[in-house]
Amino acid sequence: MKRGSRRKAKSPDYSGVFLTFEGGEGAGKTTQIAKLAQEFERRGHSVVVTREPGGSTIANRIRSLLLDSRMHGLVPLAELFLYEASRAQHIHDTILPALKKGKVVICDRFADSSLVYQGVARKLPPAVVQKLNDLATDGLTPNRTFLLDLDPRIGLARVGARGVLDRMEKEALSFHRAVRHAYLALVEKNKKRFYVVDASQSRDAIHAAVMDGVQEFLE
Ligand code: T5A
Repeated sequence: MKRGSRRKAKSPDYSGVFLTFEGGEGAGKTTQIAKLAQEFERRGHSVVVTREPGGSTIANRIRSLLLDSRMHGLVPLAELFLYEASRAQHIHDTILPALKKGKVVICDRFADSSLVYQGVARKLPPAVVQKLNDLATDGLTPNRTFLLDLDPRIGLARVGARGVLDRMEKEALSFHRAVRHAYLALVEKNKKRFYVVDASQSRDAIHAAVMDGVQEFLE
C-alpha cells in the first residue's frame, strides 16, 4: 500500500449488514436508530444497536474519558488515539461478532466521525486520521451511512434543552459549522455509501426518508 493512501475495503467475511448514522450534535441519530431498529425487528431481522465512542465494556470506559468536560486539556492527537482505541475494541467486542452471526448492526457514529471531527474540525492532517482509521477498522466499512444533516444551531438547541453539555458539545459554533461542512464534503467523495437526510423535519418524516435509503440500498 502506498504511504498515506486509503486502504481498499476488504471483501467482508460476514453475512450481516452494517449501517451507520452520522451527523452533528442533536441531529436525531439516536432517535432514528431506535425507529429503524424497530422496523428491522418487525420484519424478522436480528438487530444490534450500538454507538461510538463506546459500544462495549472497555470502549465505554474510553467514552467516559472522551466526553468528560474536565478533560479540557486533551490535545487533538491524544483525542484521536482515544477515539481509535475505542473503535478497535468496539469492532472486536461487538460489531464483528454480530456481523458474523448475520445480524443487522446499526451504529451511531463510526470512522467518518473521526475524519470530520478530528481531521477537519480539530485540524489534524486528514491522512493521519485516515491511517489510524484504517488501522482501527482493518478495512471494515459500513454498507450504508445515513447523514442526518442539520444546521448546528438547531442541533445544539436540542441538546441544550436536555441539560448539561459534554466536552464536545461545549465547542464553539464555528467548530460545529466546520463539522457540518466536512460531512457534506465527505458525501461528495462517497456518494454511493452515503444517504443524506434533511434532519430539520419531523421525526416521522426523517424516518420515512431513512426507510427510502434502506430500500434503495436493498435494491
Ligand atoms: N466524536 C465521535 C468524535 O469527535 N470523533 C469520533 O470518532 C467519534 C466516534 C459523541 C461525541 O464524540 C464526537 C462526536 C460527538 O461530539 P455523543 O453523546 O454520542 O457524543 O453525541 P451525539 O452522537 O452527537 O449524540 P446526541 O445524543 O447528542 O445526538 P443525536 O443522537 O444525533 O440526537 P438524539 O436523537 O439524541 O436527539 C437529540 C434531542 O433532539 C430531539 C430528541 O428527542 C432529543 O431530545 N429530537 C428532535 N427534536 C425535534 N425534531 C426532531 N426531528 C428530533 N429528533 C430528535
